[in-house]
Amino acid sequence: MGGAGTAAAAVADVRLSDEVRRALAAGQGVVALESTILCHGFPPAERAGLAKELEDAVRGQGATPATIAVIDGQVCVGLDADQLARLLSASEVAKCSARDVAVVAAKGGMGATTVAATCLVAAAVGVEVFATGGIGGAHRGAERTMDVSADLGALGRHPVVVVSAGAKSLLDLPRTLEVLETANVPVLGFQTPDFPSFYSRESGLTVPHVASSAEEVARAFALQGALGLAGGMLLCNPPPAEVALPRDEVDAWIRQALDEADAGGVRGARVTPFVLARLAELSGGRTVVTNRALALSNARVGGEVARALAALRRDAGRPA
Ligand code: PSU
Ligand code: MN
Repeated sequence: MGGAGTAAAAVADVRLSDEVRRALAAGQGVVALESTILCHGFPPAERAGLAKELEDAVRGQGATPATIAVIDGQVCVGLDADQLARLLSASEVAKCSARDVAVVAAKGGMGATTVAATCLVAAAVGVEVFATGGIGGAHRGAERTMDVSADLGALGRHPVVVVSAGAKSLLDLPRTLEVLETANVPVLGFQTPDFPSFYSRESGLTVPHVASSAEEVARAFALQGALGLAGGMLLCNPPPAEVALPRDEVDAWIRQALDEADAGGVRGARVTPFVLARLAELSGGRTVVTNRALALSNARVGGEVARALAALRRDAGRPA
């Protein structure tokens, strides 16, 4: 945990739960979880159950979950049951990318954090691992629209291992990998060379590195930090085989959803939530089942990496 992190945590408007504060102070593994996936990525009936299951998945690996959100103007790291209920029942929750967090908080609002925003806050308080579903990326047609998610820049800037099932094929995946390369973000497949496409285990693309274990990821992450590489790392964990969906089937639904978004004038930050909701309908709920399973799998892998990293940091701190 760096000095900047300690200073940020002391700012009154960043509130760590007691559990997260204790875990960080004791050098135990902590895994950040984002809230956009909850508030804008899943149907309302699924949200509370998923939030709890994600936290349980992290705990099952001996790590502490830290769900991040803006609650009534406070940037919170680790939510208690009341805060979570407040977040999930609020009539309006802003989708906050990194640039939005402070503004929404200053206004006293409610905000769900994206990957970029969750990396920002996690790094500010010294949380080094973050598990999510999928990251944002370069959108199809980005050469025209310049719609490239701030998630990619955030990965290059904040020292956080982000565990995801890659990015959805509604994005331009080759371009997304190019932007990550330019941002100095190592991309590792967790026990696979395939770059997953969220609902599917493959995308037709491969990643530059295969990580064989959580310990290996922890070693690489600690070393890149020691070498002065400022940013994070993208660890790609494909969806569990039992729930993965065939790529061509998903692509047809995605094309239809994107056409509808375009025809309906849905742009910018609203595109992903719109498409997710349409995919759920077009697939008869199958994408939601897959999304849930992959998010839980990522939370488990995040827990493993956090535990491995905590062990590594403890060993490094011990006199020889
Ligand atoms: N991809 C998903 N589900 C999600 C998101 C992305 O499969 O819920 C969310 C994440 O929070 C991600 C954000 O950080 O969308 C990216 O949004 P944008 O493309 O507007 O930057
Ligand atoms: Mn965008």
